[in-house]
Amino acid sequence: MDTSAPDRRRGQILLAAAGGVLATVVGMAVGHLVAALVDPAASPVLAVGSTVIDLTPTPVKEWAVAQFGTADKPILIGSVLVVTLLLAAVAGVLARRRFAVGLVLLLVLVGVAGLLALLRPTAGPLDVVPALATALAGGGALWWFHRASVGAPAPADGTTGIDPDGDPDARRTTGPTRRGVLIASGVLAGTAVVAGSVGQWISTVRTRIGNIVLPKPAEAAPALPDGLDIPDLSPFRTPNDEFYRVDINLTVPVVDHESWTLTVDGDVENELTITWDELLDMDMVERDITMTCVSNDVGGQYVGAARWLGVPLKTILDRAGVGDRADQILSTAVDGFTISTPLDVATDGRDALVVVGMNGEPLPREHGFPVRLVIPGIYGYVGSTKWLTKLTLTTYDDDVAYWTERDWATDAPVKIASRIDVPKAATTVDPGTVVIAGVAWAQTRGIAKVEVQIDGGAWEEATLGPDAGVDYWRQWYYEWDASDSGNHAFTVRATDETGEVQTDVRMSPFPEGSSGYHTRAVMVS
Ligand SMILES: Nc1nc2c(c(=O)[nH]1)N[C@H]1C(S)=C(S)[C@@H](COP(=O)(O)O)O[C@H]1N2
Ligand SMILES: [Mo]
Repeated sequence: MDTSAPDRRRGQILLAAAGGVLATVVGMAVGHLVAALVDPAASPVLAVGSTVIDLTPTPVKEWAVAQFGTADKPILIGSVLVVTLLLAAVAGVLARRRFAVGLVLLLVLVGVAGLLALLRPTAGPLDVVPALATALAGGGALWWFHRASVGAPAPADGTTGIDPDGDPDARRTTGPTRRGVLIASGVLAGTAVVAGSVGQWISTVRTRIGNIVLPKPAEAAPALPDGLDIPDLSPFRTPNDEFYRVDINLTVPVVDHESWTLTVDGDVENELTITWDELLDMDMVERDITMTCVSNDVGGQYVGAARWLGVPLKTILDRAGVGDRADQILSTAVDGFTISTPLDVATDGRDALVVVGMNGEPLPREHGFPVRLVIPGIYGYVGSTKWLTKLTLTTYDDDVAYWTERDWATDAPVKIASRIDVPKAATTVDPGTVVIAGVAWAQTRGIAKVEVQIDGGAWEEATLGPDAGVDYWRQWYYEWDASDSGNHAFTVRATDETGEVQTDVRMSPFPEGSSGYHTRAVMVS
């Protein structure tokens, strides 16, 4: 085969770049496997991603959520991977001429990831192990690939080089063979796939929640009425695996309930530490509560309704005896996240709960296993601490929490909101009766009325679905006589039981929750 020298050079550079990428992937896969054995959250790739999330300025985060919705995290991991692999390719190319230089770049890459894994709030000393494993495996793989593709240094007898035109490869003699490169690549790729998937499998198995029997509630909620059954309308109760998830973590924190404790400290008469068994021995109540994220835009999906099982927050605070200085409950979670909640919401009679069960099951890990807070009427970031470990009674003057430090509102009651689910956006519907349907919520006040406006006409009252209390959303529907073909738009608004009408003033989620009416357009034809 006759290839020109420049062509061959280009080929070799590409090969070297591929070697760098392969070595890095092997390193990360081995690191992931070792992390699965030591501490799944210490996986170097994930540590880099979490740090990027933490350092991303709020406007960029908002933009990412707006652009990609719940896919913001996978997209973030993806971008981190792409940048890492580009640098890895550069390391491979550098290693081709000066192995040590490429190796140093590769180790810096891995070193940064390892360091970030160690700087996580939940990191322990053992978390250095996955980082070391990544470095060893990545460095070793780079070396092997290099040996296979460039060859070993020339022996002293100075036999002919393989590249006569001054390429560094000319100094090598035990020249590379296609077969050697293929074997090295194959073995390395195989190692990466096996280590990566076994690691993933081990993490999944290790983090499964075993058999936990939750206590029967001392105060059970009445049976939830059957909701409206309209295709594409949100179900009256959101199943756990469809419940929105919002938190600062790339990997779900894994907490062992047997060793979990809840500390109550700060301005209290008796500092408390409650274990899992002690918590389960306390009287539990069951409540239907709708939760909303402050980042939910008009018409957004960051809202869900579930049946929660837990101990009233007030019971626990009363045991500790709250002092008279405190005006804030600062809660701390395993992920280092903090939430500040007005003390009032624990005492004003609403169902602020320390929760262990969601829709009849232990909390899923994604939603805060083993214990979280759920407080109706305020957005998640000021009241629904997941993976809860500590409640500190303090003041707003003394302490600031994670999102308030990042300029989100200190006080954030949920705004009245309504959403159209059906028909789906930008669809074409047949002329005749068209069912418009959705959900509306105004936690702690309850929904009294939902109205629909077609093409800017009069507000028409929609029919409400069953009522499960003021803290729970209402489904609604309206039968629209769509006789005129063409484009039509409809808008929804809700009124709460105090008579307050949802505002049409359009506001973005930052800093205290979105407002404005949800509108949808369809084509009748
Ligand atoms: N520990 C912890 N708790 C947290 C968060 C978090 O990042 N870490 N995010 C909060 C936010 S912003 C919301 S909206 C709710 C979401 O709860 P969910 O994921 O169960 O829907 O959790 C809250 N609790
Ligand atoms: Mo949120």
